[in-house]
Amino acid sequence: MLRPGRRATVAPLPNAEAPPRASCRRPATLPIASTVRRGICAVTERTLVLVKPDAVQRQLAGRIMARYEERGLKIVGLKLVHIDRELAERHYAVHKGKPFFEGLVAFITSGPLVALVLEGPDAISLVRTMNGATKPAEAAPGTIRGDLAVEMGQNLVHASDSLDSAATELAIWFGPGELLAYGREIDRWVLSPKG
Ligand code: IDP
Ligand code: MG
Repeated sequence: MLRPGRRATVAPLPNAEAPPRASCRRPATLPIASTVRRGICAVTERTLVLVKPDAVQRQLAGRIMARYEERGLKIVGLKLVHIDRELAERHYAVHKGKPFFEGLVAFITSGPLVALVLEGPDAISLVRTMNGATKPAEAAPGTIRGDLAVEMGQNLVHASDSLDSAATELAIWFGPGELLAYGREIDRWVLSPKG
């Protein structure tokens, strides 16, 4: 029996230029979509990804970004930057005081990295799952770290871990004018129709 579901509550997109779209239908109209039958609706989110200096040096940046694109996520912000200590400390402020902090700052400032903002349904948790566990030895095969990394200090990618950190990190890395809201022809095949 179908249980009553609820419509998506769409969180505001940080720096969004256009209102987000609901990304699921009411359950009764989609009898075969089990996630919707359970009343779960995906929410469109934006998340910050860093393709770290080790990925750029290893010439993996394009392949890593292609994974996100192929999954269906939309790139709404993108730049190549070589950051200074001040920005590194702001980005990794939650880790200040930890034993690995100095090494982390030295690493992230050691060369250019690619910063990008990805948008899509449940993008924050979806990208974290694609990246894999922080420690590559524990990262599942098929994840970026599980396929391409062996060291925790050189684990190729960063991604926001919550709505709060995504909002903070987007504001650190991108100005409002650097994030673009646009439609894609493929979206009608990637995203559920509006409910
Ligand atoms: P995350 O990148 O999976 O979110 P965090 O715990 O936020 O992981 O740590 C940030 C980054 O700091 C990690 O990606 C990793 O490169 C590095 N790091 C975390 N813990 C350690 C550690 O114990 N030793 C060395 N590097 C670490
Ligand atoms: Mg983290």
